[in-house]
Amino acid sequence: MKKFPTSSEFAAQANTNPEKYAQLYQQSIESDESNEAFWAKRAELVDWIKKPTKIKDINYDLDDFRIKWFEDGELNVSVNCLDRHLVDNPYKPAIIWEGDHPSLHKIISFKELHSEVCRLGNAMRKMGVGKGDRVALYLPMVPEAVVSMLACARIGAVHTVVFGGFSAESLASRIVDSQAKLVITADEGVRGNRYSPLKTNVDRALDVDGTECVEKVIVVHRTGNSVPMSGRRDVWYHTVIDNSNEDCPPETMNAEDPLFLLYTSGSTGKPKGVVHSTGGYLTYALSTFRDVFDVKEDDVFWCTADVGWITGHSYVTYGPLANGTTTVMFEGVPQYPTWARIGQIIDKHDVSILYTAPTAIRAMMKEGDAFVRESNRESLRLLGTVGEPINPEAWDWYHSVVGEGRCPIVDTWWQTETGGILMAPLPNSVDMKPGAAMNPLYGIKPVIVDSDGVELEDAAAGNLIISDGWPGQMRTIYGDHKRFLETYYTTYPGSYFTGDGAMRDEDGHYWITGRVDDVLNVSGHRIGTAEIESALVSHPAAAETAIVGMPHELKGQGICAYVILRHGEEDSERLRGELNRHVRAEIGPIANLDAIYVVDALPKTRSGKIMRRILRKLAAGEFDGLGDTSTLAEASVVDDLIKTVKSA
Ligand code: 6R9
Repeated sequence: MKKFPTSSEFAAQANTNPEKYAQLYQQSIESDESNEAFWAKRAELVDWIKKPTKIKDINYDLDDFRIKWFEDGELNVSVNCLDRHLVDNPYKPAIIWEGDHPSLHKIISFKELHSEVCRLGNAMRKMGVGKGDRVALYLPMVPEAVVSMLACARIGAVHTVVFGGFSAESLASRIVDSQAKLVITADEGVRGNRYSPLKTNVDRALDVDGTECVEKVIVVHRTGNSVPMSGRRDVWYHTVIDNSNEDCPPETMNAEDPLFLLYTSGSTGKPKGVVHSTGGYLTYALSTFRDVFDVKEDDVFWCTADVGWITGHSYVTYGPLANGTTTVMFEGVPQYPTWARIGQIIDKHDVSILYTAPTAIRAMMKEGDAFVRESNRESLRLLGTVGEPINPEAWDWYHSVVGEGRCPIVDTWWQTETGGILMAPLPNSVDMKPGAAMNPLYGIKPVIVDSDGVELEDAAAGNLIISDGWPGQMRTIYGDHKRFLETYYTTYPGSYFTGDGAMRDEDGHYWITGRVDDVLNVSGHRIGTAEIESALVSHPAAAETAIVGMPHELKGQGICAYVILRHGEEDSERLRGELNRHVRAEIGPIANLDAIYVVDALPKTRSGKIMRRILRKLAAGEFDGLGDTSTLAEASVVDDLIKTVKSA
């Protein structure tokens, strides 16, 4: 197996080394006391209004379940991201915003960001939004997205960011579930010179029953194309900012008050609202950002994730800004105007750390090195990946071409639920192995278990659980604590179940092998098969369907649909196109069906359960070794399926 040592250039300036990592990690997990002492020390990185005296109170027994971190501490997250940097660094760039078109960029200092956050905070207060109220953000990658998140944090409102690529239906269901009082959106979004009708989607979403909770809609003027504004409900962002003053006293929040909700797919149809806390989440985002990205005062940090995902929350907004680090926000896509764009942005803004997803790396790699070589990328010193396992070829290319061999790569494994990174090869702490998340971060105790929950020692593969807590862990599913306990703390009593499989190699390093539940990972985006199935069967032509993942060269995983049509419907290319458009409209373009097979029957057990294992194999083009099919209700179904898939 190939191993990559850290370049001497990087090692010479690194914040850690193998001995330091090993020592601090050991200390951080050795005993309950040393673990608590470690987190107490980390909490000192936060500016508290009232310093916590209690650090950790965790009990995973279901009859007396508790997760509390820093429970008597008080703080305000926006003060940590803004006010405290105004003393020494008011004019340092907080956000470097690069627009969709290369002629557009904006640099916003901490002082300017503070002023705008305060104005928006005051405006929201005037609208009657306050502590604990939910605010839905449906925005493109514009600075106003970060302003809105921080303004919510300032007044104690709980934001729920809905990815701008989601449909009006998806937005509506999140508004209904969170009962948001306010929506902040834009007239339109722009990506790759294509416009998306955000405001129109909001209007459609607010026609849905259950969204009457929304009293106001604030609209950012992004493209200027005319959009309908409804008299009392809708107001322009710039008008409310202009009419507000910038003296906005921060709300005092308890460490355990919620900071935000973020919806993510699970193995059932309905996305769940993951709840993150104020004190624990901030401590974790802040400290993992420092550790994993080897952060220095002058870094320009660019995470390409959209703020609609957890990566955008922790590593576009909260992690960098709490550390006083300049964060780059990019509105566009890697291929516009050409595939040279990523490198050009790195040169233009002297980006020193690039954090992106394997799917973007694979897409750039496919277009050839020449595009990357249009830039010199001299400012880069560290690279990161997130969202899905990275294949060794893409890792190699990222390392040798993008990073010119001198930049280490941090392959960071974590989840919406974990709030921040749980595993990564900390820079200069270990020789990197392409494709491996390598080592747990400080305070994190990964355990590999078999399906009966028996812990597997040494080199082994199985399900990944985490046996202790960490401050960034989710606290509940919004409005459904029972589902929270069932999903994460029931399968392996006493531990957090990640839903991922993992392998530990001979050297004790971890490799994430992918989801072990019915959740797909398409281009690094999580999406539940049940969610796609319910969108698909809502089309009048579809009677029954099963969705499985299939290997996809660029996306990592693609979506494969097996559909049984209603009586009287006939298979045609047109109908399949229509089914795909229907699902994309219901969920959003990320739910593109990469393959659709119209079939007469699905392979089911006698008790009526679909045998997805078989469907996955067929979707991957594997027709032999389908395993034990003796429990199938009707064995001939499989032969028919093979015929259909082969002839497609
Ligand atoms: C941060 C984020 C979480 C799921 C997770 C796992 C996969 C994320 C990974 C990775 C292998 C990595 N995943 N990072 N798999 N290596 N470095 O992506 O959150 O959208 O909730 O997805 O993504 O399967 O369980 P989220």
